[in-house]
Amino acid sequence: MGLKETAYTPSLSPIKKKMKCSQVPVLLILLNSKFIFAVPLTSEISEDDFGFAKDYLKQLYDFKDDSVLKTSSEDSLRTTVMKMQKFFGLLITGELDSVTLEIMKKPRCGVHDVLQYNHFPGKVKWQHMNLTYRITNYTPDIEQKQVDKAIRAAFKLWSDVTPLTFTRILHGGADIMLTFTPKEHGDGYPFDGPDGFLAHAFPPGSGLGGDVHFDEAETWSMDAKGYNLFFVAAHEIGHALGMAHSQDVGALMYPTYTYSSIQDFSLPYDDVLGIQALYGSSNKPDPKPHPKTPEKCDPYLSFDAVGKIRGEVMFFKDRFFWRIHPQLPDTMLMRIQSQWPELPSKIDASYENVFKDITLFFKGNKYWAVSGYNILPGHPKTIGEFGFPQTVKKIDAAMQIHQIGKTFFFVGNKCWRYDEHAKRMDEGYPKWIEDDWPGIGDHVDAVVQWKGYIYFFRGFTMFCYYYNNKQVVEIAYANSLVCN
Ligand code: TQI
Ligand code: ZN
Ligand code: ZN
Repeated sequence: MGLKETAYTPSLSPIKKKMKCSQVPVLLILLNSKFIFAVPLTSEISEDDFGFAKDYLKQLYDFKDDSVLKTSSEDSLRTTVMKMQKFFGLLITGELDSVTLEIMKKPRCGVHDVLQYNHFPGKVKWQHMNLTYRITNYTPDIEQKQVDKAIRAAFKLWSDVTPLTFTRILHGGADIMLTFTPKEHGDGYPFDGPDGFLAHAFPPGSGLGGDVHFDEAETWSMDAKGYNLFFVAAHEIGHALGMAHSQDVGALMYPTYTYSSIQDFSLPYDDVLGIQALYGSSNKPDPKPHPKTPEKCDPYLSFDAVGKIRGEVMFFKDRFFWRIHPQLPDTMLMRIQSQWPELPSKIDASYENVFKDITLFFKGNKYWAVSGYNILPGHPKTIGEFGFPQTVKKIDAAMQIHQIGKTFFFVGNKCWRYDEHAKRMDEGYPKWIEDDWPGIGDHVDAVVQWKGYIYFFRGFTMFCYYYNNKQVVEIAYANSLVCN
């Protein structure tokens, strides 16, 4: 069934200088190519490659090629290669092996891979590693034992990745004194009542140095209500150790409060790099992975889901999403929970139901509906409400083609079509994706209909599809629409 031509006349609007589908940089992927991951066959690397690798590490990882002192240069090269291998999740060998070299050669937009953290001027830090702390009083909002637990866990984030140790004392002066204080408390930085300033901390030093003050006027909690004591304490302790604010949206030291579930929280990678730049790394085993904030120009970037909300397109990845707003010059990276605190991370699918002005988010067999920033009451609901059989445990991707009043769900290698007006699945579905959508392969990670095209995403590949003649008109990097 053809769509009305007007619906699909490709828009060449100058908005955001976004390219028409056929102008996106084409990634020459041979669909069934075995050559995408071909690596140089020999383990030896040429003089040129060695030079290239050193330049790469100098530019992106601050490698200092002090080749006068040969040994130090080799150690420094090994350490820097290990840092890069850890960033890309490669085997950490310290060797310039062929896989590492292959990754270095992938096109990048020259974005500095690391170092979004900041320290205080003069890189002020503690001159001893075994620090003491004392909780000098308590908040009536939380049971004392819970306060002790939250503060202990907050310190542990930092001691797990450094040689620092934190010992609690119950009396006398500690390096880090933690106090719940009233508005005026004599240090020249009065608090301001509920909300606004929540807490503050002084950089390392004697006297007030390293001390943490919590505004007693806030409602403190161990969960999502009010302000979560663990998160705020962890952030303030970062300051008390010498960390300033980070530009990395995913960092603990990023200056906005965003609650997310604590039980699986681990110190983000940017914060680890920052604190280790001050105190070095820990010799304790570090079992927890430290989440890296995804980079929009990483050619390997893939998406969990792509959705729309009131004219904006949202590209979801882990705890984050990039939003493309027709009037904004650049894409914005945000935390999902900063907009919708109740939503989980790493969602499976999302689509906008323009008939109801709501956007739906799917994870596992649940879905949430939002209107703007508000989660609609009664959610999460189960996907069974759409008529899926019990065998369907999750959705991979979803999009609505409002011109025909249909929503398409992609599950494994099949596709379902839901009639938004009749509120039921159409007869004859599910169908094989390869039959219904020729040319995009047999499964998708994400899909969105936008500006006259349907964009299918699988891994780091994007298929630009023209619905009227059911053809793939372009293949490009998945991040072509966000990396500009
Ligand atoms: N207090 C600010 C903060 O701790 C105090 C502050 C402002 C600050 N500018 C600074 C500290 C520069 C060091 C360097 O960031 S706050 C958060 C946030 C606050 C803010 O009450 O605004 C947290 C306290 F922004 F990260 F969520 C805790 Cl977690
Ligand atoms: Zn204070
Ligand atoms: Zn701060």
